[in-house]
Amino acid sequence: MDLLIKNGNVVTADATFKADVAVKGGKIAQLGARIEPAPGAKVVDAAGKLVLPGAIDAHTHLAMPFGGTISADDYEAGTRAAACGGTTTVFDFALQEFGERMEDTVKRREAICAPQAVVDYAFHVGVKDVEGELLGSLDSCVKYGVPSFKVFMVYDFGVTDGVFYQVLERSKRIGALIAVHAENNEMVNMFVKRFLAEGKTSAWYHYLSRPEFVEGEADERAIAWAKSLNAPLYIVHLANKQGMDAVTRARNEGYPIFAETCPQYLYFTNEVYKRENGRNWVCSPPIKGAESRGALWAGLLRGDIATVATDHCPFMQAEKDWGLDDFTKIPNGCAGIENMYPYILSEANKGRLSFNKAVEVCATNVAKIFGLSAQKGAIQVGLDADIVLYDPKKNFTIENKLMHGDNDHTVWEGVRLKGYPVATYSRGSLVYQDGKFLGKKGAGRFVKCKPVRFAGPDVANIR
Ligand code: DUC
Ligand code: ZN
Ligand code: ZN
Repeated sequence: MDLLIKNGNVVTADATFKADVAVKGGKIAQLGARIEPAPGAKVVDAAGKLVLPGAIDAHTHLAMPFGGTISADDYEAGTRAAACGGTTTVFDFALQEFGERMEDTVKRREAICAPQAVVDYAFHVGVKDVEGELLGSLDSCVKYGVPSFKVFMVYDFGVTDGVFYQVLERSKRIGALIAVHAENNEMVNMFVKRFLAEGKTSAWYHYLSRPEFVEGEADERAIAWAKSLNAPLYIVHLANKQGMDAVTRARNEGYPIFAETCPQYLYFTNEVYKRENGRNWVCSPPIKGAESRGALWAGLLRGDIATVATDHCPFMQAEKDWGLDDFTKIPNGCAGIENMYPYILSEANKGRLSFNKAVEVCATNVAKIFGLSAQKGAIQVGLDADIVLYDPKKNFTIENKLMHGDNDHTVWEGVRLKGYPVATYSRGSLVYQDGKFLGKKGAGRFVKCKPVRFAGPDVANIR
Protein backbone atom coordinates (compact mmCIF):
# COMPACT_ATOMS: atom_id res chain seq x y z
CA MET A 1 0.00 0.00 0.00
CA ASP A 2 1.32 3.44 -0.96
CA LEU A 3 -1.53 5.66 0.17
CA LEU A 4 -4.45 5.31 2.56
CA ILE A 5 -7.31 7.81 2.49
CA LYS A 6 -9.14 7.39 5.77
CA ASN A 7 -12.53 8.41 7.17
CA GLY A 8 -13.98 9.95 4.00
CA ASN A 9 -17.43 9.55 2.49
CA VAL A 10 -17.01 7.71 -0.80
CA VAL A 11 -19.41 8.73 -3.56
CA THR A 12 -20.12 6.55 -6.59
CA ALA A 13 -22.84 6.91 -9.20
CA ASP A 14 -25.01 4.50 -7.18
CA ALA A 15 -24.11 4.91 -3.53
CA THR A 16 -22.52 7.01 -0.81
CA PHE A 17 -20.76 5.20 2.02
CA LYS A 18 -18.10 5.74 4.65
CA ALA A 19 -14.93 3.88 3.69
CA ASP A 20 -11.16 3.99 3.72
CA VAL A 21 -9.49 3.79 0.33
CA ALA A 22 -6.15 2.04 -0.05
CA VAL A 23 -4.01 2.74 -3.11
CA LYS A 24 -1.16 0.60 -4.43
CA GLY A 25 0.78 1.00 -7.65
CA GLY A 26 -1.56 3.74 -8.87
CA LYS A 27 -4.68 1.58 -8.48
CA ILE A 28 -7.43 1.42 -5.90
CA ALA A 29 -6.39 -1.72 -4.00
CA GLN A 30 -8.94 -1.93 -1.21
CA LEU A 31 -12.11 -0.25 0.02
CA GLY A 32 -13.45 -0.88 3.47
CA ALA A 33 -14.15 0.25 7.00
CA ARG A 34 -11.06 0.88 9.12
CA ILE A 35 -8.26 -0.36 6.88
CA GLU A 36 -4.96 -0.48 8.76
CA PRO A 37 -2.13 1.45 7.08
CA ALA A 38 0.72 -0.63 5.74
CA PRO A 39 4.20 0.38 6.96
CA GLY A 40 5.47 3.33 4.94
CA ALA A 41 2.06 4.18 3.42
CA LYS A 42 1.09 7.85 3.38
CA VAL A 43 -2.09 8.29 5.44
CA VAL A 44 -4.51 11.09 4.62
CA ASP A 45 -7.38 11.95 6.93
CA ALA A 46 -10.45 12.73 4.80
CA ALA A 47 -12.90 13.16 7.69
CA GLY A 48 -15.65 15.57 6.62
CA LYS A 49 -14.64 15.24 2.97
CA LEU A 50 -16.21 13.46 0.04
CA VAL A 51 -14.02 10.97 -1.79
CA LEU A 52 -14.93 11.16 -5.48
CA PRO A 53 -13.62 9.71 -8.72
CA GLY A 54 -11.72 12.30 -10.74
CA ALA A 55 -13.87 13.80 -13.46
CA ILE A 56 -13.35 12.77 -17.07
CA ASP A 57 -13.79 15.72 -19.41
CA ALA A 58 -15.10 14.20 -22.65
CA HIS A 59 -14.63 17.37 -24.68
CA THR A 60 -11.60 19.66 -24.84
CA HIS A 61 -9.76 21.60 -27.54
CA LEU A 62 -6.21 22.08 -26.31
CA ALA A 63 -3.71 23.92 -28.51
CA MET A 64 -6.26 23.72 -31.30
CA PRO A 65 -5.80 25.82 -34.41
CA PHE A 66 -9.17 27.53 -34.78
CA GLY A 67 -10.67 30.88 -35.71
CA GLY A 68 -7.37 32.23 -37.06
CA THR A 69 -5.36 31.42 -33.96
CA ILE A 70 -4.61 28.57 -31.53
CA SER A 71 -6.61 27.96 -28.36
CA ALA A 72 -4.80 29.49 -25.40
CA ASP A 73 -4.24 26.38 -23.28
CA ASP A 74 -1.73 23.88 -24.61
CA TYR A 75 -1.68 20.32 -23.28
CA GLU A 76 0.36 21.31 -20.25
CA ALA A 77 -1.73 24.32 -19.24
CA GLY A 78 -5.01 22.63 -20.02
CA THR A 79 -4.30 19.45 -18.09
CA ARG A 80 -2.80 21.48 -15.21
CA ALA A 81 -6.04 23.43 -14.96
CA ALA A 82 -7.97 20.17 -15.24
CA ALA A 83 -6.06 18.65 -12.31
CA CYS A 84 -6.74 21.73 -10.18
CA GLY A 85 -10.47 21.40 -10.88
CA GLY A 86 -10.62 17.69 -10.04
CA THR A 87 -10.50 16.42 -13.62
CA THR A 88 -8.09 13.54 -14.03
CA THR A 89 -8.65 12.54 -17.66
CA VAL A 90 -9.33 14.70 -20.69
CA PHE A 91 -10.59 13.66 -24.10
CA ASP A 92 -9.09 16.04 -26.61
CA PHE A 93 -10.21 16.47 -30.20
CA ALA A 94 -7.53 15.60 -32.73
CA LEU A 95 -8.62 17.24 -35.98
CA GLN A 96 -7.83 15.21 -39.08
CA GLU A 97 -5.93 16.91 -41.90
CA PHE A 98 -7.30 16.33 -45.38
CA GLY A 99 -5.81 13.12 -46.76
CA GLU A 100 -4.64 11.91 -43.34
CA ARG A 101 -5.44 8.46 -41.95
CA MET A 102 -7.35 8.70 -38.67
CA GLU A 103 -4.77 6.85 -36.58
CA ASP A 104 -2.08 9.16 -37.97
CA THR A 105 -4.12 12.12 -36.73
CA VAL A 106 -4.06 10.60 -33.27
CA LYS A 107 -0.32 9.86 -33.42
CA ARG A 108 0.42 13.42 -34.56
CA ARG A 109 -1.42 14.90 -31.58
CA GLU A 110 -0.18 12.25 -29.17
CA ALA A 111 3.38 13.30 -29.97
CA ILE A 112 2.57 16.86 -28.92
CA CYS A 113 0.50 15.88 -25.89
CA ALA A 114 2.65 13.14 -24.33
CA PRO A 115 5.56 15.31 -23.10
CA GLN A 116 3.17 17.94 -21.76
CA ALA A 117 0.16 16.29 -20.17
CA VAL A 118 0.03 16.28 -16.39
CA VAL A 119 -3.04 14.03 -16.16
CA ASP A 120 -4.19 11.18 -18.38
CA TYR A 121 -5.64 11.86 -21.80
CA ALA A 122 -7.55 10.19 -24.59
CA PHE A 123 -8.64 11.39 -28.00
CA HIS A 124 -11.57 11.61 -30.35
CA VAL A 125 -10.79 12.24 -34.01
CA GLY A 126 -12.52 15.18 -35.69
CA VAL A 127 -13.31 13.76 -39.13
CA LYS A 128 -12.89 15.93 -42.23
CA ASP A 129 -12.08 13.54 -45.05
CA VAL A 130 -13.22 9.98 -45.80
CA GLU A 131 -12.29 9.89 -49.49
CA GLY A 132 -10.88 6.66 -50.91
CA GLU A 133 -9.35 4.41 -48.30
CA LEU A 134 -9.69 6.99 -45.52
CA LEU A 135 -13.11 5.70 -44.48
CA GLY A 136 -11.45 2.35 -43.73
CA SER A 137 -8.93 4.10 -41.51
CA LEU A 138 -11.68 4.45 -38.91
CA ASP A 139 -11.16 0.72 -38.31
CA SER A 140 -7.42 1.01 -37.69
CA CYS A 141 -8.00 4.01 -35.44
CA VAL A 142 -10.39 1.94 -33.32
CA LYS A 143 -7.72 -0.75 -33.07
CA TYR A 144 -5.21 1.91 -32.04
CA GLY A 145 -7.41 2.79 -29.04
CA VAL A 146 -9.54 5.64 -30.33
CA PRO A 147 -13.04 4.35 -31.11
CA SER A 148 -14.79 7.74 -31.14
CA PHE A 149 -15.06 10.26 -33.95
CA LYS A 150 -16.68 13.65 -34.25
CA VAL A 151 -18.32 15.12 -37.30
CA PHE A 152 -19.10 18.79 -37.61
CA MET A 153 -22.27 19.85 -39.44
CA VAL A 154 -20.89 23.42 -39.40
CA TYR A 155 -17.64 25.28 -40.17
CA ASP A 156 -15.74 25.24 -43.44
CA PHE A 157 -14.28 21.83 -42.54
CA GLY A 158 -17.71 20.37 -41.66
CA VAL A 159 -18.82 17.21 -43.46
CA THR A 160 -21.67 16.77 -45.93
CA ASP A 161 -24.77 14.85 -44.92
CA GLY A 162 -23.58 11.97 -47.11
CA VAL A 163 -20.21 11.75 -45.39
CA PHE A 164 -21.90 11.90 -41.98
CA TYR A 165 -24.14 9.00 -42.99
CA GLN A 166 -21.25 6.90 -44.28
CA VAL A 167 -19.34 7.46 -41.06
CA LEU A 168 -22.39 6.41 -39.05
CA GLU A 169 -22.74 3.26 -41.17
CA ARG A 170 -19.12 2.36 -40.68
CA SER A 171 -19.23 3.06 -36.96
CA LYS A 172 -22.18 0.72 -36.56
CA ARG A 173 -20.18 -2.05 -38.20
CA ILE A 174 -16.96 -1.61 -36.21
CA GLY A 175 -18.34 -0.62 -32.80
CA ALA A 176 -17.20 2.98 -32.95
CA LEU A 177 -19.16 5.94 -31.62
CA ILE A 178 -19.89 9.03 -33.69
CA ALA A 179 -20.17 12.36 -31.94
CA VAL A 180 -21.77 15.29 -33.71
CA HIS A 181 -21.63 19.06 -33.53
CA ALA A 182 -25.14 19.73 -34.75
CA GLU A 183 -26.11 23.11 -36.20
CA ASN A 184 -27.59 23.93 -39.59
CA ASN A 185 -24.73 25.44 -41.57
CA GLU A 186 -26.89 26.91 -44.35
CA MET A 187 -29.03 28.76 -41.84
CA VAL A 188 -26.00 30.09 -39.96
CA ASN A 189 -24.43 31.37 -43.17
CA MET A 190 -27.66 32.98 -44.33
CA PHE A 191 -28.19 34.79 -41.02
CA VAL A 192 -24.57 35.90 -40.79
CA LYS A 193 -24.68 37.39 -44.28
CA ARG A 194 -27.95 39.17 -43.55
CA PHE A 195 -26.81 40.64 -40.21
CA LEU A 196 -23.49 41.87 -41.57
CA ALA A 197 -25.26 43.51 -44.52
CA GLU A 198 -27.56 45.24 -42.05
CA GLY A 199 -24.62 46.41 -39.92
CA LYS A 200 -25.71 44.20 -37.00
CA THR A 201 -22.33 43.19 -35.70
CA SER A 202 -22.45 42.86 -31.89
CA ALA A 203 -22.09 39.57 -30.02
CA TRP A 204 -25.86 39.37 -29.68
CA TYR A 205 -25.98 38.63 -33.42
CA HIS A 206 -23.75 35.63 -32.89
CA TYR A 207 -26.64 34.21 -30.88
CA LEU A 208 -29.27 35.40 -33.36
CA SER A 209 -27.41 33.77 -36.27
CA ARG A 210 -27.53 30.42 -34.45
CA PRO A 211 -30.76 30.48 -32.43
CA GLU A 212 -32.54 27.52 -30.86
CA PHE A 213 -34.06 26.00 -34.00
CA VAL A 214 -30.78 26.14 -35.95
CA GLU A 215 -29.31 23.69 -33.46
CA GLY A 216 -32.55 21.80 -32.72
CA GLU A 217 -33.30 21.04 -36.37
CA ALA A 218 -29.77 19.69 -36.88
CA ASP A 219 -30.10 17.54 -33.75
CA GLU A 220 -33.31 16.07 -35.14
CA ARG A 221 -31.72 15.29 -38.50
CA ALA A 222 -28.66 13.69 -36.91
CA ILE A 223 -30.86 11.58 -34.66
CA ALA A 224 -33.02 10.50 -37.62
CA TRP A 225 -29.97 9.23 -39.52
CA ALA A 226 -28.57 7.40 -36.49
CA LYS A 227 -31.97 5.83 -35.82
CA SER A 228 -32.26 4.62 -39.42
CA LEU A 229 -29.09 2.60 -38.87
CA ASN A 230 -29.67 1.84 -35.20
CA ALA A 231 -26.20 3.34 -34.78
CA PRO A 232 -25.21 4.94 -31.50
CA LEU A 233 -24.84 8.71 -31.58
CA TYR A 234 -23.33 11.15 -29.09
CA ILE A 235 -24.50 14.73 -29.42
CA VAL A 236 -21.83 17.05 -28.08
CA HIS A 237 -22.56 20.31 -26.29
CA LEU A 238 -26.35 20.08 -26.51
CA ALA A 239 -27.67 23.55 -25.73
CA ASN A 240 -31.30 23.72 -26.81
CA LYS A 241 -34.73 22.43 -25.76
CA GLN A 242 -35.85 21.17 -29.19
CA GLY A 243 -32.78 18.93 -29.38
CA MET A 244 -33.24 17.84 -25.77
CA ASP A 245 -36.81 16.80 -26.54
CA ALA A 246 -35.64 14.89 -29.64
CA VAL A 247 -32.98 13.05 -27.62
CA THR A 248 -35.55 12.14 -24.98
CA ARG A 249 -37.99 10.80 -27.59
CA ALA A 250 -35.30 8.68 -29.26
CA ARG A 251 -34.12 7.31 -25.92
CA ASN A 252 -37.68 6.49 -24.90
CA GLU A 253 -37.91 4.47 -28.13
CA GLY A 254 -34.82 2.59 -27.01
CA TYR A 255 -32.20 4.08 -29.35
CA PRO A 256 -28.64 4.52 -28.08
CA ILE A 257 -28.60 8.30 -28.39
CA PHE A 258 -26.41 10.08 -25.85
CA ALA A 259 -26.35 13.78 -25.09
CA GLU A 260 -23.61 15.85 -23.54
CA THR A 261 -24.15 19.35 -22.25
CA CYS A 262 -21.71 21.85 -20.76
CA PRO A 263 -21.68 23.96 -17.60
CA GLN A 264 -21.95 27.20 -19.62
CA TYR A 265 -25.33 26.05 -20.98
CA LEU A 266 -26.54 25.05 -17.52
CA TYR A 267 -25.49 28.27 -15.78
CA PHE A 268 -25.73 31.21 -18.20
CA THR A 269 -28.45 32.29 -20.64
CA ASN A 270 -28.21 34.14 -23.94
CA GLU A 271 -28.52 37.40 -21.98
CA VAL A 272 -24.71 37.30 -21.64
CA TYR A 273 -24.41 38.29 -25.32
CA LYS A 274 -26.03 41.63 -24.51
CA ARG A 275 -23.24 42.48 -22.07
CA GLU A 276 -20.53 44.94 -23.04
CA ASN A 277 -18.04 42.01 -23.02
CA GLY A 278 -20.54 39.55 -24.51
CA ARG A 279 -17.90 38.41 -27.03
CA ASN A 280 -16.15 36.51 -24.23
CA TRP A 281 -19.07 34.04 -24.11
CA VAL A 282 -19.06 33.50 -27.86
CA CYS A 283 -18.92 29.79 -28.47
CA SER A 284 -20.78 27.53 -30.86
CA PRO A 285 -23.43 26.50 -30.36
CA PRO A 286 -24.21 29.71 -28.49
CA ILE A 287 -25.75 29.76 -25.04
CA LYS A 288 -29.51 29.72 -25.43
CA GLY A 289 -32.51 31.20 -23.62
CA ALA A 290 -33.84 30.32 -20.16
CA GLU A 291 -36.34 27.78 -21.52
CA SER A 292 -33.53 25.74 -23.07
CA ARG A 293 -31.47 26.00 -19.90
CA GLY A 294 -34.43 24.65 -17.91
CA ALA A 295 -34.93 21.80 -20.39
CA LEU A 296 -31.25 20.82 -20.11
CA TRP A 297 -31.43 20.71 -16.33
CA ALA A 298 -34.62 18.63 -16.48
CA GLY A 299 -32.97 16.29 -19.02
CA LEU A 300 -29.93 15.90 -16.82
CA LEU A 301 -32.02 15.02 -13.76
CA ARG A 302 -34.14 12.59 -15.84
CA GLY A 303 -31.08 10.80 -17.20
CA ASP A 304 -31.44 11.97 -20.81
CA ILE A 305 -28.29 14.07 -20.55
CA ALA A 306 -25.63 11.40 -20.22
CA THR A 307 -22.57 13.54 -19.61
CA VAL A 308 -21.37 17.01 -18.71
CA ALA A 309 -18.17 18.14 -20.43
CA THR A 310 -16.56 21.50 -21.03
CA ASP A 311 -15.85 22.15 -24.73
CA HIS A 312 -12.86 23.95 -23.19
CA CYS A 313 -11.47 26.16 -25.95
CA PRO A 314 -10.13 29.40 -24.46
CA PHE A 315 -8.88 32.39 -26.38
CA MET A 316 -6.98 35.36 -25.03
CA GLN A 317 -8.82 38.62 -24.48
CA ALA A 318 -6.94 40.32 -27.31
CA GLU A 319 -8.15 37.57 -29.65
CA LYS A 320 -11.73 37.83 -28.44
CA ASP A 321 -11.39 41.58 -29.08
CA TRP A 322 -10.87 40.94 -32.81
CA GLY A 323 -14.63 40.76 -32.88
CA LEU A 324 -15.40 44.04 -31.08
CA ASP A 325 -17.02 45.39 -34.24
CA ASP A 326 -17.81 42.12 -36.01
CA PHE A 327 -19.07 39.03 -34.21
CA THR A 328 -17.83 36.77 -37.01
CA LYS A 329 -14.23 37.61 -36.09
CA ILE A 330 -14.52 36.39 -32.48
CA PRO A 331 -12.74 33.04 -32.07
CA ASN A 332 -15.40 30.63 -30.80
CA GLY A 333 -14.85 29.05 -27.42
CA CYS A 334 -14.54 29.62 -23.67
CA ALA A 335 -12.48 28.27 -20.78
CA GLY A 336 -14.10 25.79 -18.43
CA ILE A 337 -11.82 22.83 -17.78
CA GLU A 338 -11.09 23.89 -14.18
CA ASN A 339 -14.66 24.89 -13.45
CA MET A 340 -16.79 21.94 -14.60
CA TYR A 341 -16.52 19.57 -11.65
CA PRO A 342 -16.50 22.32 -9.00
CA TYR A 343 -19.60 23.91 -10.57
CA ILE A 344 -21.60 20.68 -10.89
CA LEU A 345 -20.55 19.57 -7.39
CA SER A 346 -21.53 22.96 -6.03
CA GLU A 347 -24.98 22.54 -7.57
CA ALA A 348 -25.12 19.13 -5.89
CA ASN A 349 -24.04 20.68 -2.58
CA LYS A 350 -26.86 23.22 -2.96
CA GLY A 351 -29.30 20.34 -3.48
CA ARG A 352 -30.09 20.70 -7.19
CA LEU A 353 -28.86 17.18 -7.97
CA SER A 354 -27.37 14.40 -5.90
CA PHE A 355 -23.61 13.99 -5.56
CA ASN A 356 -24.14 10.54 -7.09
CA LYS A 357 -25.65 12.13 -10.20
CA ALA A 358 -22.78 14.62 -10.36
CA VAL A 359 -20.28 11.74 -10.30
CA GLU A 360 -22.31 9.83 -12.86
CA VAL A 361 -22.46 12.60 -15.48
CA CYS A 362 -18.93 13.94 -14.93
CA ALA A 363 -17.07 10.62 -14.63
CA THR A 364 -18.84 7.26 -14.61
CA ASN A 365 -21.01 7.69 -17.70
CA VAL A 366 -18.12 9.17 -19.67
CA ALA A 367 -16.03 6.09 -18.91
CA LYS A 368 -18.89 3.78 -19.86
CA ILE A 369 -19.79 5.50 -23.12
CA PHE A 370 -16.23 5.90 -24.38
CA GLY A 371 -14.95 2.47 -23.36
CA LEU A 372 -12.66 3.06 -20.42
CA SER A 373 -14.77 1.83 -17.53
CA ALA A 374 -12.33 -1.04 -16.92
CA GLN A 375 -9.80 1.62 -15.98
CA LYS A 376 -11.49 4.81 -14.85
CA GLY A 377 -14.64 6.60 -13.76
CA ALA A 378 -15.42 5.24 -10.29
CA ILE A 379 -14.06 4.62 -6.83
CA GLN A 380 -13.79 0.88 -7.25
CA VAL A 381 -11.15 -1.73 -6.49
CA GLY A 382 -8.93 -2.34 -9.52
CA LEU A 383 -9.52 1.03 -11.18
CA ASP A 384 -6.96 3.81 -11.44
CA ALA A 385 -6.64 5.81 -8.24
CA ASP A 386 -7.93 9.02 -9.84
CA ILE A 387 -9.41 10.51 -6.72
CA VAL A 388 -10.72 13.89 -5.64
CA LEU A 389 -11.16 14.96 -2.04
CA TYR A 390 -13.99 17.46 -1.86
CA ASP A 391 -14.70 19.79 1.02
CA PRO A 392 -18.42 20.63 1.04
CA LYS A 393 -17.78 23.41 3.56
CA LYS A 394 -15.16 25.29 1.57
CA ASN A 395 -16.71 28.19 -0.33
CA PHE A 396 -14.96 29.50 -3.40
CA THR A 397 -15.40 32.46 -5.71
CA ILE A 398 -13.99 31.90 -9.19
CA GLU A 399 -11.41 34.47 -10.22
CA ASN A 400 -9.13 34.12 -13.21
CA LYS A 401 -6.11 34.88 -11.03
CA LEU A 402 -6.88 31.73 -9.02
CA MET A 403 -7.16 29.53 -12.11
CA HIS A 404 -4.27 27.41 -13.38
CA GLY A 405 -4.60 27.59 -17.16
CA ASP A 406 -2.90 30.13 -19.40
CA ASN A 407 -5.93 32.22 -20.34
CA ASP A 408 -6.14 35.84 -19.19
CA HIS A 409 -9.86 35.91 -18.41
CA THR A 410 -12.74 33.60 -17.60
CA VAL A 411 -16.46 33.79 -18.24
CA TRP A 412 -16.84 32.25 -14.77
CA GLU A 413 -15.31 35.29 -13.04
CA GLY A 414 -17.15 36.09 -9.80
CA VAL A 415 -19.29 32.94 -9.76
CA ARG A 416 -19.65 31.67 -6.18
CA LEU A 417 -19.43 27.97 -5.48
CA LYS A 418 -20.51 26.09 -2.39
CA GLY A 419 -17.82 23.48 -1.68
CA TYR A 420 -14.58 22.91 -3.58
CA PRO A 421 -12.05 20.16 -4.36
CA VAL A 422 -9.14 20.29 -1.94
CA ALA A 423 -6.97 17.50 -3.38
CA THR A 424 -6.65 15.60 -6.65
CA TYR A 425 -4.77 12.33 -7.14
CA SER A 426 -3.86 11.07 -10.59
CA ARG A 427 -3.15 7.33 -10.43
CA GLY A 428 -2.34 7.78 -6.75
CA SER A 429 -0.02 10.78 -7.18
CA LEU A 430 -1.01 14.05 -5.58
CA VAL A 431 -1.33 16.60 -8.40
CA TYR A 432 -3.30 19.33 -6.64
CA GLN A 433 -3.84 20.45 -3.07
CA ASP A 434 -5.43 23.51 -1.51
CA GLY A 435 -5.10 25.80 -4.51
CA LYS A 436 -1.66 24.59 -5.58
CA PHE A 437 -0.71 22.51 -8.58
CA LEU A 438 1.70 19.76 -7.53
CA GLY A 439 1.83 17.57 -10.63
CA LYS A 440 4.50 17.00 -13.22
CA LYS A 441 4.62 17.77 -16.91
CA GLY A 442 4.68 14.56 -18.95
CA ALA A 443 3.26 12.39 -16.16
CA GLY A 444 -0.07 11.96 -17.95
CA ARG A 445 -0.57 8.78 -19.97
CA PHE A 446 -2.46 8.04 -23.14
CA VAL A 447 -5.58 6.07 -22.23
CA LYS A 448 -6.61 3.69 -24.96
CA CYS A 449 -10.35 3.12 -25.17
CA LYS A 450 -12.27 0.02 -26.16
CA PRO A 451 -15.20 -0.07 -28.58
CA VAL A 452 -18.53 -0.38 -26.77
CA ARG A 453 -21.50 -2.21 -28.29
CA PHE A 454 -24.74 -0.44 -27.47
CA ALA A 455 -28.04 -2.22 -27.68
CA GLY A 456 -30.93 -0.59 -29.53
CA PRO A 457 -34.29 -1.62 -30.91
CA ASP A 458 -34.37 -3.80 -34.02
CA VAL A 459 -35.04 -1.71 -37.05
CA ALA A 460 -35.62 -2.88 -40.60
CA ASN A 461 -32.46 -1.47 -42.09
CA ILE A 462 -29.80 -2.39 -39.56
CA ARG A 463 -26.58 -2.99 -41.51
N1 DUC B 1 -17.20 25.38 -30.67
C1 DUC B 1 -16.52 26.27 -29.98
O1 DUC B 1 -17.12 27.20 -29.43
N2 DUC B 1 -15.17 26.15 -29.91
C2 DUC B 1 -14.47 25.08 -30.45
C3 DUC B 1 -15.18 24.26 -31.42
C4 DUC B 1 -16.64 24.39 -31.36
O2 DUC B 1 -17.32 23.61 -31.99
ZN1 ZN C 1 -18.41 21.52 -31.44
ZN1 ZN D 1 -15.93 21.39 -29.15
